[in-house]
Amino acid sequence: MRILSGIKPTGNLTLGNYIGALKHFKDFQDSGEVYIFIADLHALTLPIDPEFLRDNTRDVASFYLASGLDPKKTTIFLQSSVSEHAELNAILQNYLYMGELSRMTQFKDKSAKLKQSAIGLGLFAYPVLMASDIVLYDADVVPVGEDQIQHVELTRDLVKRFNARYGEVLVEPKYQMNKVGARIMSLTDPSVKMSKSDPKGDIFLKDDLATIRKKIMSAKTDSGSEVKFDKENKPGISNLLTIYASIKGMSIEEAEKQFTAARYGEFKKAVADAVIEEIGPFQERYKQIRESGEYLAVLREGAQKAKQIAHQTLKRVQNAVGLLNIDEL
Ligand code: ATP
Ligand code: LTN
Repeated sequence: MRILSGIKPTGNLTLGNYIGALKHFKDFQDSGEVYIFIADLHALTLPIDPEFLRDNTRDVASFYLASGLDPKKTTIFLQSSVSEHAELNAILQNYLYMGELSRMTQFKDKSAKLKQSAIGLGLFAYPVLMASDIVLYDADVVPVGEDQIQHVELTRDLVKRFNARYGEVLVEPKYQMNKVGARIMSLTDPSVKMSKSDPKGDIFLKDDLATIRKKIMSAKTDSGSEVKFDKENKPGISNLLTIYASIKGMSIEEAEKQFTAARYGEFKKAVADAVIEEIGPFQERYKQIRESGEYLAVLREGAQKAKQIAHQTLKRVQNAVGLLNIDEL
């Protein structure tokens, strides 16, 4: 089984990225061949300062290693250093259509914040590159947070369409989402997703521990005093329960049981303790890796390994669609 996922280096990683994606990547290491990359080309789909992008890219690489990904088991690489992603993108863009691309929630959300005349083609075509990332490694499973499901579904549509036309060339991927924590909400406005590019009520993985505690203690809660999971009427408490349960690796029901007699204040303190207990040591590992620069050798070796697979898939696709391979004639 092949497992593949990636994170965009668009800003400081949040607790949402950690709980929804990063934390779980390592769990796949013993069940198959894992490919985890940094989606730096995707980071260009909205304006970003070059120095900020470089810095974030180093950060994401360090966070990957700090999360427990083992380069001996997992291929860790940078999307832009495997040119096959862009080459496959140039072919696959012909198999996704304007209508379906314009229906993508992420596109609608992100483009709504821009003037019509400033919406880049890359933002619109984002799912084509993402589909290329996935099929390039014949990935069977793609672990992502809830917001990315639509893109994986579109990849499946593309694969079906492509294979119907050319035979069984591409592998159809499935998304995998966590039961708890696939959508962490903002702490100040639990009606919106915690997102690194729109940092309202975010907890950043680089926040110092005192700041993390302060943010959780002042998180928006709801009327009433019961700690109960009820997304509709208690979105704030439900979000904190989700954070607690996913960090502790338990179900929502189990988490709820722990706090049946607790007041909001006590409950928030327990959530803060749990997050700090997990993120504290993670931050220490991150700092050491970021300072030593050891992620660079990992990315170099990862790119080489990734390229071997990517190259074969690209050839297969080029051949299927009828591009002439002059080296083999
Ligand atoms: P941006 O704000 O730049 O769009 P983002 O914070 O949404 O970024 P991505 O790089 O798009 O993060 O996502 C990386 C991974 O984290 C994806 O698998 C995504 O589904 C997951 N993820 C992002 N935000 C959350 C969240 N609030 N809760 C759970 N998972 C999330
Ligand atoms: N769009 C993803 C990042 C991403 C990705 C991928 C995830 C780019 N290519 C391929 C899984 C598989 C996001 O998290 N925003």
